[in-house]
Amino acid sequence: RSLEHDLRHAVERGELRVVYQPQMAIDSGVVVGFEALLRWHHPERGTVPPDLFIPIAEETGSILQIGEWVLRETCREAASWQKPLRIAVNVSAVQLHAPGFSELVHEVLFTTGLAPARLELEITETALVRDPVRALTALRRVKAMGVRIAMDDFGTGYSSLSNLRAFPFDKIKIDRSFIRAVDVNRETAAIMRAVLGLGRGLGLPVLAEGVETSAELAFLGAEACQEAQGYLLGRPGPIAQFAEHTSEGP
Ligand code: G
Ligand code: G
Ligand code: MN
Ligand code: NA
Repeated sequence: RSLEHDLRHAVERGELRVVYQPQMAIDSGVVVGFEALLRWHHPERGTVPPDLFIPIAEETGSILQIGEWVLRETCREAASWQKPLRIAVNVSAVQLHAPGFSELVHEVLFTTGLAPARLELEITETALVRDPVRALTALRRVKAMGVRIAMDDFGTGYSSLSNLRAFPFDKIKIDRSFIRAVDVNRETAAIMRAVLGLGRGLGLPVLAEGVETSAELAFLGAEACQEAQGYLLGRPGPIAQFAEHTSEGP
């Protein structure tokens, strides 16, 4: 049996799970939201990483069913939290370009009762280049509902500064390759400062991904980076692990 074949049945067989990774406001140290990250628990192969199965799902089109499941699952989950924290959901290029994407987002928000401003869609620049006009139309429609849009993996892939101007982003998520050793590597630090300056100039908060050490976090705080995410602050895990953040105190 091929992964491709098994993937087509993964949703209906209940083999998919979402894990959550906290996102923190650096100045206050408070958790302000979570990124939803997909996991596939294959009955024979064990846990298949998303890097491996998402490209296959995109090629075969099953990403549409999987992406809809992730969106619905995470919005329903987030709607049950006591605190109105944000939920960030990764959206593939295939989903963004599919007919009915904005209608799907609208329907899921309506059905789950999640306030639109609590939903953030993470879009990579690679997702924009396929058909920029179509991508822009879809993003404008979800923006008009009050949903937030984050540019994911900024600085890698098909990065172009013009994308920041042409698309209605609310946040820049800078790729973790620019965070690694940012406190000691002069080139990395220079790039990071430039991106933070760009964010300030455009009025876009910057989230640093993949923060693993307190020295990296201290550098980011000193440079007025707004948000951070990474193993230092919390590894992706089942939402129950983060109950202290999603519910009111005792
Ligand atoms: O969680 P992890 O670091 O293994 O994720 C690897 C990659 O898979 C990341 O690029 C992430 O954006 C992507 N990914 C994780 N969950 C989803 C999802 O629900 N949808 C899409 N399209 N990509 C996801
Ligand atoms: O592309 P995207 O940003 O959606 O991918 C997020 C991925 O980064 C997830 O697979 C998650 O497991 C991974 N990740 C999150 N925090 C860290 C970290 O501190 N270090 C490393 N190496 N990976 C991380
Ligand atoms: Mn992401
Ligand atoms: Na990323």
